Amino acid sequence: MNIQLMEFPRHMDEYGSLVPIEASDSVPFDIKRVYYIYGVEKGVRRGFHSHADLEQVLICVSGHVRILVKTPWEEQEIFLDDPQKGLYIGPMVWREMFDFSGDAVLLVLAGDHYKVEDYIRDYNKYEQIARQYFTENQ
Ligand code: T46
Repeated sequence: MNIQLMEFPRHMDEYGSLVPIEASDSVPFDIKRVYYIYGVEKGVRRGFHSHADLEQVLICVSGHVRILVKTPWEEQEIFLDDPQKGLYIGPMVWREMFDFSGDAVLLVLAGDHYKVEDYIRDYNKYEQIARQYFTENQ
């Protein structure tokens, strides 16, 4: 489905925990951009798009959030509540983020700069392109 749950190593001692993330090593791409989403009100749902090429890893570094990932054939709901866990999302996967806890901070590592033309926000258009993409990339 072009998604993968990953677990990062943690350095924990009496002073707390530290999770290092190395580009190309901890995640399967060079990180070109980092952004984070926080302060999301109860009941708000974000996302509702796919990316044509972009690869990303989503890490909930505080609180919890649910991610719906979907292709024309299957869908999964993933609960992120652990700063050691990351959700890799490759190209052509529809995503929606919801059920953010009040203290949620969703950190995203992205393999490319912000490119508005990489977004596919119309679900019907997405389904059409995704069917072709997954048939060609099986
Ligand atoms: C994704 C999910 C997980 C920028 O100016 N630069 C950026 O790098 C990003 C990511 C967004 N923006 C602007 C564009 C919009 O005016 O920030 C505003 C909110 O972005 P958007 O509505 O796309 O946010 P989400 O939460 O729906 O989606 C974001 C990412 O855009 C998307 O790539 O996969 O988080």
